[in-house]
Amino acid sequence: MRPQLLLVVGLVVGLLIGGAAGVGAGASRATTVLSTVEVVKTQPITLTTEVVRISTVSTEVLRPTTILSTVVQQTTVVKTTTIGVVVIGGKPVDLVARAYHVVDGDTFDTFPSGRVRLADINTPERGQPGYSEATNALRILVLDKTVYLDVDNVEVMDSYNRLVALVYVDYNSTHVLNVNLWLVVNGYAVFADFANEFNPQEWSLYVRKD
Ligand SMILES: [Ca+2]
Ligand SMILES: [Ca+2]
Repeated sequence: MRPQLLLVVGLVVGLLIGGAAGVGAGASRATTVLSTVEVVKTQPITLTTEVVRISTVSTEVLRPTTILSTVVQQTTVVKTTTIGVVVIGGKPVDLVARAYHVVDGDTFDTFPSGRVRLADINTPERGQPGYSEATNALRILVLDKTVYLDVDNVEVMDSYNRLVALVYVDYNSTHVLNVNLWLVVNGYAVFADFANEFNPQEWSLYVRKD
């Protein structure tokens, strides 16, 4: 065979081999991609989803138990406040509250009834003689204690939005103490008889509680 013909045959054979190799490489890449997709598909996605479902179900099972216990507690509180009617001097008292802050000798704050002004008495203002003594006396009588409030049926509140009230605290198992009168009798306050529900001349220091 002539050298020129040999060269042509060699080039053709070379191109054929190279083409076959290229096809082979392409086929190889396609196989790799396919196998990667298969790996993704065989990852335990289904298993992961099942775990999430299980935890969701267990949470839902717990919730109704919590709600039930809350309802039971609320029912108990309502019963306690309904039964607790306090009768002082033969009539149901207007409000029962708890004193948490004393402002001065004749004013203090309660929960849940708000600020209370003792009816028909006056104690010294800040800066006047006897102010500290009256404030301390009221603090000893009512602070952090249950107070029974006979609210003035006529005005209810004064111009400062304070409940005007005759105030009682527990004295013993059968009687309460009239705080307004006690402050006057012991020299911490003076009477100031306004036109309202109360007549201080009719007050008693100790009143029966039922
Ligand atoms: Ca009243
Ligand atoms: Ca009065």
